[in-house]
Amino acid sequence: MKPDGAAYGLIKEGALAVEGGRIAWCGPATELPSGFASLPTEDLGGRLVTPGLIDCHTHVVFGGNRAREFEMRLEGASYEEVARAGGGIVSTVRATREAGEDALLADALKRVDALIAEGVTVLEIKSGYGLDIETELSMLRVARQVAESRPVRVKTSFLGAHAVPADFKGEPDRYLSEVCLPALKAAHAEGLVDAVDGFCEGIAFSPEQIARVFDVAKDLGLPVKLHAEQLSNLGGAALAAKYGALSADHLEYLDDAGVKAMADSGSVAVILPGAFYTLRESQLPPVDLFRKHGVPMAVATDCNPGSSPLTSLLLTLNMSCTLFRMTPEEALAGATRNAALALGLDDCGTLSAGKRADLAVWDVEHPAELSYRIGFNPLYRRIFGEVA
Ligand code: DI6
Ligand code: FE
Repeated sequence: MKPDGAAYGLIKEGALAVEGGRIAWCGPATELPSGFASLPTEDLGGRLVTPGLIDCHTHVVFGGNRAREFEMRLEGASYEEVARAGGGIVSTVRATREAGEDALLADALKRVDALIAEGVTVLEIKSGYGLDIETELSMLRVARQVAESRPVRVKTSFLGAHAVPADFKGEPDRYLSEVCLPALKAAHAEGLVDAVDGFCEGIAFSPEQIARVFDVAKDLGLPVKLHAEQLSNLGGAALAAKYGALSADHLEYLDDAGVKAMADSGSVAVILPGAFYTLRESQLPPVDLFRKHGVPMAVATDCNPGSSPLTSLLLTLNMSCTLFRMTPEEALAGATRNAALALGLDDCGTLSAGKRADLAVWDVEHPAELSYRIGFNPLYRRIFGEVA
């Protein structure tokens, strides 16, 4: 066994100085520079302090829920039968279009509050359940309002290329030309977009179609990321890597060449065990290949009403370990340091001088406990670094 906690960069009897919402110093308490002695002090009782958790892939803004579809599937209905009965992603699109921004925000905040209660200080929120210009913009406005309503930072991703809506059935390219790309430009003009995402899959968009979206993102100076290789291998991650993607996400069906392409571009592999679990997938993401080629792994909830109705990042850590054999140390790095990378953020995710003082204080003795328990929340306190 490794020395207790050493691999986590754990400092026993540590001290942390915070000034102006940022970490000014972090190290062993005995080495705290005397210059910080005049700051008011607080004893956290020997508890574990980690960076605030970062959920780098969510769809927390949506209307309605899909509990009835869950029942139907357990009664033996196939995915197609559910879709024909008006279920599936189309039903969420309908509910999201009907909801209005106030109701979307109120619903999203319930999910965000659950994440915050587990120490989340930064989360990513995607559009993609509007699939018309107006509702895609509404979803992103609501995502911005989340950050105004709660002490949490939000990064938005435009996901207009999530699914082909019913009124464009069989015409994905016309949907891209008439709705998705104009919506992206309009959302960008309103300052609503931090990154551009897509769903590259047989049931969604081809690599060629995703490239059309990424070309516009590039023209607008926006970083890209992609839902890739979730259900099949279409070369989505390699395409994303070609565009210098921040991340490729899901990746169960990724092959060696795709992992190498990600390593070359420095893209983060975002691992989403909630969808794997919900869909009862059996193809495991290539965790060993990510390790071998040095691709950083992040973990996230993928909170969405269909394939991952999950609002616990701690449970996600546990699932990453138990389902994918990630180590608790990799899981924690996946929800802190590597999640920051996946969002293109360099001011959070580690406890080091200059980073925002986004902190989670845990009532645990060892960091592995964060991944080990199922359905238990040991958060003692969450500190949000408000930087002026
Ligand atoms: N991958 C998924 O698993 C979800 N979206 C995506 O891009 C499914 C979304 C849904 O079923 O509502
Ligand atoms: Fe997703």
